[in-house]
Amino acid sequence: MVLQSPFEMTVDLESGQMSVFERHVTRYGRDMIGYYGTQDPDEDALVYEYFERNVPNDPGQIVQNVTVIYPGDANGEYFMTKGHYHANPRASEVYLCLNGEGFLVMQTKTGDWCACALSRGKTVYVPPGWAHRSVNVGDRPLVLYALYPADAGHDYDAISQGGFLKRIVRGLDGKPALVDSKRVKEETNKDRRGYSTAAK
Ligand code: PAN
Ligand code: ZN
Repeated sequence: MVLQSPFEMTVDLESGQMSVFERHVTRYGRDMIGYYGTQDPDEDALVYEYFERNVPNDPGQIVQNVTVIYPGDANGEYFMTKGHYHANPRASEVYLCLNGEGFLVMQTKTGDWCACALSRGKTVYVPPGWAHRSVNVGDRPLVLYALYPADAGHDYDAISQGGFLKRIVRGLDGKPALVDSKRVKEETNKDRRGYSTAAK
């Protein structure tokens, strides 16, 4: 076990910019093949990025993370993160929304699900065992600060294979609608005039 020295940094409360980070991951449309219900995003669209402060990968250490999800959609399904379960079934997470409008969609392996609305100042607690994906339904970047245990681990396979039970699409009235993944094709093909594709 490493004795970590205390450290500090600043997080810009508008943009989420961290003054120090060791890890920066970008996800373009080309990195999201198969995650959307009906159509992959434009391959060159920047869908989201995240920044992290590294700490030793030991129980008790906490990772600080800022995720920025850009506005846009793929055939009406809003830009979102891949989503994952924590590989460590005891690992939870706390999200704080700094900016934008969206949802944190969560589910368990036994079929429970939950979608919490995100707006500035809102926090969401993701308990152990809940997969989580953040979705931007607004026209500005959705900026999220999160804290999770350094030994959480990320299981993307269960999501890339089984998908999420619920998806958030732009409804015919232009507002976000939560739809069953099994019905997403019907829902998005109802009337394509209702959809636009931003951030291309
Ligand atoms: C977050 C996510 C981040 C990106 O920090 O890692 O928002 O989402 P994906 O990992 O699903 O691509 C988190 O939940 N960490 O555990
Ligand atoms: Zn997580």
